[in-house]
Amino acid sequence: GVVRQLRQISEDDTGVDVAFRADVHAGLSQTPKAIPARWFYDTTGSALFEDITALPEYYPTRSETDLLTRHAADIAATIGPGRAVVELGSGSSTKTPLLLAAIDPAAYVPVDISGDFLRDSAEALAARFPRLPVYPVEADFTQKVALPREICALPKLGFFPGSTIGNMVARTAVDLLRNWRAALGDGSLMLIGIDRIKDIAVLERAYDDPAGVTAAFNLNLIERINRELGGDMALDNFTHRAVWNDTHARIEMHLVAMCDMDFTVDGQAYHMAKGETIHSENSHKYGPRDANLLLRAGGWTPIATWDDADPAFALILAEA
Ligand code: AVJ
Repeated sequence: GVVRQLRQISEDDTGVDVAFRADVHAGLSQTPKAIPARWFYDTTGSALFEDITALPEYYPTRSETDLLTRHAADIAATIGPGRAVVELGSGSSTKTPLLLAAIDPAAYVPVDISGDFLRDSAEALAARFPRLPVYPVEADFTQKVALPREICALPKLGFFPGSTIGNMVARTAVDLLRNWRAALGDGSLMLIGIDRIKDIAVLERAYDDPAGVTAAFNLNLIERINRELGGDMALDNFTHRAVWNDTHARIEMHLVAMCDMDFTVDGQAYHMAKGETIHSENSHKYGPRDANLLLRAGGWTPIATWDDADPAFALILAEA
C-alpha cells in the first residue's frame, strides 16, 4: 500500500511554487522568451498530457507500451527481482504495472511534480499491487530528491520512460543522469525511454494534432500563469506552434503572439510583439549512437536495448 507521500516543493504563503514564479519571471524577461516544460504539469496539464497519450498521432506512449509488453520477460530476466523502482516523472503510472508485474520489485517510488495527480495514481497502483510498498515523492526530479529512507539498503532501478529526458538540452540531461547515478548508487540500473529521430511529418503531427489537444496542453501554461500568478495574459492572443529544429534534433513547442500585446504577471509589466514566441518545450530525439553517448556521458553504461522500427522508439537498460 501507499506508505506516505513526501513533499519536496517549496511554496510561498499563497501556496504557489516559488520555483514556478521565479522561472516565469526569468523566462518572460529574457530574449527569446522561454519557460521550462515542467510547468505544464499542474493538475489540468497532467490530465491533458494523459489525453495526448491517447491520440492516434502521438506514437511514443503506444510504442513504449508495446515494447514493455512484448519484451517483459526478457527485460525482467535482465533486471532481476528485489529492486526498489524509482520512477522519474511518474504521471499516471500507466506503463508502470507492465514493468512491476514482470520484475517483482521490493518497493516502488514514483516521483512527480504534480502532487494531487501523484496521490491518485499512487493509490491506484498500490491497489493493483497490494503487497508492494509504495512511497510517492512529490518533487521536481531535475532537482535534488531525498529518497525515502526505507529503500536505502535496496538495490535500485531508475525508470525514466516516455522520452522525458528529451525535454532537456544535452548539458542538463547529462547533469540529471549524473545526479541520479549518484543518488541511486553503485550496482543500480536505469531503464530509460528514448524517442528516435524520424520522418519530420510524423514528428510534427505528434506535437500538433488535428484535435487540438496538444494546443490546449501548451495554452494551459498561459492559463496557469493567469490562475496562480495573477496574470492577465489574453489567451485568445496566443496560438500553438510545433516545429522540428534540425540543428538541435528536437521538436520545439512555442506559444506565438498573434498581435502586439502588453500584459502583467504579479503586477510586473511585459510586452510581446506580434510573431514573438514563448518557447515552452523542447523534445529532443536521439539516434542509437546519440542515446548511448548521452547515457555514457551521464555515468551510465548501456547493456541492452529493446527497440521498435516504425515509429522508432527505444527502451535502453544501462548500469551504473
Ligand atoms: C512527456 C516529455 C515525453 O516530449 O513527447 C507531448 C511531452 N509535449 N506532447 C514529449 C509532450 C507535447 C512529452 N514528454
